[in-house]
Amino acid sequence: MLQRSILRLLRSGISQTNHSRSKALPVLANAKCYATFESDKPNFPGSRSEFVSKPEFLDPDSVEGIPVYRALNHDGTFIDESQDPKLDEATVIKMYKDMTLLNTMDRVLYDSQRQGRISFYMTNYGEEGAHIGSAAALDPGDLIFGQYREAGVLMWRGFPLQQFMNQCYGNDKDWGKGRQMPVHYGSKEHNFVTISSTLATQMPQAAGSAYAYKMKQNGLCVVCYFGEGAASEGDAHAAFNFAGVLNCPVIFFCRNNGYAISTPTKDQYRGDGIASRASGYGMPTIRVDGNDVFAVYNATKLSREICVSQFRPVLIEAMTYRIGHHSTSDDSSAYRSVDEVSHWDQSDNPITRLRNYMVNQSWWDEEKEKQWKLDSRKMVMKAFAGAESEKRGRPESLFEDVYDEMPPHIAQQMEEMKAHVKMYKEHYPLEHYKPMS
Ligand SMILES: Cc1ncc(C[n+]2csc(CCOP(=O)(O)OP(=O)(O)O)c2C)c(N)n1
Ligand SMILES: [Mg+2]
Repeated sequence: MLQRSILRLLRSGISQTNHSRSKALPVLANAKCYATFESDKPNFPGSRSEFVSKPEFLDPDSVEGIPVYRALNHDGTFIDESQDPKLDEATVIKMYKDMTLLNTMDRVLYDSQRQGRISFYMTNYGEEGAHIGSAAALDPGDLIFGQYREAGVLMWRGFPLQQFMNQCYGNDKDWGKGRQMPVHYGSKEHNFVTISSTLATQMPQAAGSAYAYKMKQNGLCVVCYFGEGAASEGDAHAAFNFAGVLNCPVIFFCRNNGYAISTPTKDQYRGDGIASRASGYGMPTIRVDGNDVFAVYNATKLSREICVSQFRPVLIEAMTYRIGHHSTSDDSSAYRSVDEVSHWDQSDNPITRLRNYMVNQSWWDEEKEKQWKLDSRKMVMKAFAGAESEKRGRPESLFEDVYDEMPPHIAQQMEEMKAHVKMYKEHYPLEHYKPMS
């Protein structure tokens, strides 16, 4: 029966195809891409190249590397004044405060994990310029898909410090109800899709969402962050190709931080980074100094314009360096030297570069720095104490929200769990949880 319907479907598909082909052919013959049937020009569908009479290899090793766009010198002056985005004082100070607050939050949460207070954490050290520079250039309505190391983007959008802490503690006040690992943030209010750290799964989703935005013509774009390691996943290819072919307004923002856990870039790819792949997918691309917050800002702003006005995907490759360990499950001294890390930390730090710019503008000084260090630490410690004092959710909430209405088999499992926990309550730390009903 099923076979017969499949056959019927196939037949109708075939006859439809034949029908449309016979109708479409004369039109296609006149179309531009089929117009020149000169024997000395290649007419292969899907290519726009010329014939050559000698075998020529395109050797990527003999091509210059894609240049890195940089706007700000280390001393905080512009290399070319025309690249000054001329952001006002309040905006630049917010950029600086968010970048440094992120650092302080990272320190406190990293230490919390070391002390056994939370199960896991990932720091963002070294990548603050890439987060804040890109986030500041977007429309708050643009939809963001992150990988996991983009807390600065959420911070720029106003995700509360208390929520970062609640999520990492998985307490009752966490918007995700404690059902995700730490750092798997998400917020509908901030147009930030919940993190799923299975690498690259967010990438085809971002392309699909961008396609929906194109259909909707809402003037917004989608931004998809990913690491250079994640770019080796098959999903990255699917996302780039769909976005290219379907002209989806998505910015693929690669944070090339030199490592994918212990895998350095030299073992990750053979070509010229990630940007070099863009032309194969028909995407415009730019490689940018990810430690230069203004270069990232300018590059993202321009990319957004291309995306939204031309309905095209753009690939940004932000060159940066992961100063922290990959996560609290990693010890990076096993695969890289302390000297290498301190070189990047001290000589190419995005925060120092921005601070130099602010000091040059007379917007910042030692006194303000001292005060901000005190204030920001206080804010972080207050949120930390708040999250720690909060209980975890009711154990049975584990079973809720999967279905709109709880089906009987889930309800039965929930009752079994409740009966079990009640019977063996001395084995469970129930004092840390909201009471079960
Ligand atoms: C599909 C899949 N494979 C492997 C992993 C394990 N894993 C987690 S993070 C990571 C490295 C990713 O590196 P990169 O994309 O460069 O991001 P970074 O951590 O440097 O920010 C790996 C291999 C995973 N989460 N998902
Ligand atoms: Mg990486």
